Amino acid sequence: MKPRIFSGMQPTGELHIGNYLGALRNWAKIQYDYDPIFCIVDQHAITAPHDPQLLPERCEQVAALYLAAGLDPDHSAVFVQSQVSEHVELAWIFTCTVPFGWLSRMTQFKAKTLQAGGNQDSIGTGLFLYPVLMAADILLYQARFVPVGDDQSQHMELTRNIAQRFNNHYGDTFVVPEAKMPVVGARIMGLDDPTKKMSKSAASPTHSISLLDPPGRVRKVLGRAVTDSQAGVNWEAPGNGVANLLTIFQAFSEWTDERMEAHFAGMRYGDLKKQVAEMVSSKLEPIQLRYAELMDCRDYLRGVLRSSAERVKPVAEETVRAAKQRTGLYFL
Ligand code: AQP
Repeated sequence: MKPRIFSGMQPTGELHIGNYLGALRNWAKIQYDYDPIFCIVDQHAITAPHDPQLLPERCEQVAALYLAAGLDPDHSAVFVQSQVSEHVELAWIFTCTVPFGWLSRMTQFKAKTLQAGGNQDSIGTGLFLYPVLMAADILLYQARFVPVGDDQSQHMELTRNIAQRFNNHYGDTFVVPEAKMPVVGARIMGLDDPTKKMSKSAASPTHSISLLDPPGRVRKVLGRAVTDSQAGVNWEAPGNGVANLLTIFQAFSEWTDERMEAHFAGMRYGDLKKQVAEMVSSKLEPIQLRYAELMDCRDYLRGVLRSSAERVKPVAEETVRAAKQRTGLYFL
């Protein structure tokens, strides 16, 4: 049997090129080497303010993007988290297992708290517990590998710690998973501020490029991308902004370092930005065409989500049954 992989994304907005290069493209590339399960984690999306009218539509948009980016629904399970209730059931068991201090040290919680104004009275407890639910998502399916971007390193370490802690307390129950990250593109930075990772929820219109952006907008946003005051590309020591543009180009093109250097060393920033824009748009075009087709076939899309949820449910049930028995919860 092939080892299982699990990963997911939040339907919190339009997926951007960071989500694609850090995770989604990798999923499509490696899916046939594994037993793959991919989730749209809507229960994570409600940890932040959201529009309840819009959330189901966003789930279907993300599902369409997963398939448009190359996930094969005949091989990969693609489903919505809230359709499989065992995610939250296991998350509660883990909530009672994980020390408070572990969660207090999560940097993403601190960053998102600051983003929300730093006032703890305006932040849902779900945001604090989010990494526990993420651990449950992964461990529920006994996944061996988790293909994610670099920003998830700390959450992955916590997931491993939770699995080991549970196994030590109650006996071997969970596979301890490993993160799987791409060599290039594991952390794409914001185009308006290359010291911060590109994020769906950032407010600035020049921060990110969505997978659905038309070429004109891609050109405009990249044209305004923050660089530095050097005359052209300093290949040996590029500033953060230029390094990010080079990474985006290299990740999309899959050129070698040697070819990148020969082509870009010394290039003026205006030309660099134009070439990155052309490369990005040429790779997004087929995804956008397929996305539009899929969004016109809602019954098909919903069929994929429904049948995938049915496919993964027995695995989730078996894991939760084992976890409940081990923790001493009552069952007949
Ligand atoms: N900037 C990035 N570079 C590379 N990979 C990234 N990922 C996210 N940002 C980058 C990867 O995308 C997957 C989906 O993550 P998510 O939807 O669960 O949420 P996130 O990591 O919190 O992503 P965002 O875009 O920043 O969303 P918001 O603003 O809603 O929090 C993960 O595999 C992640 O590593």
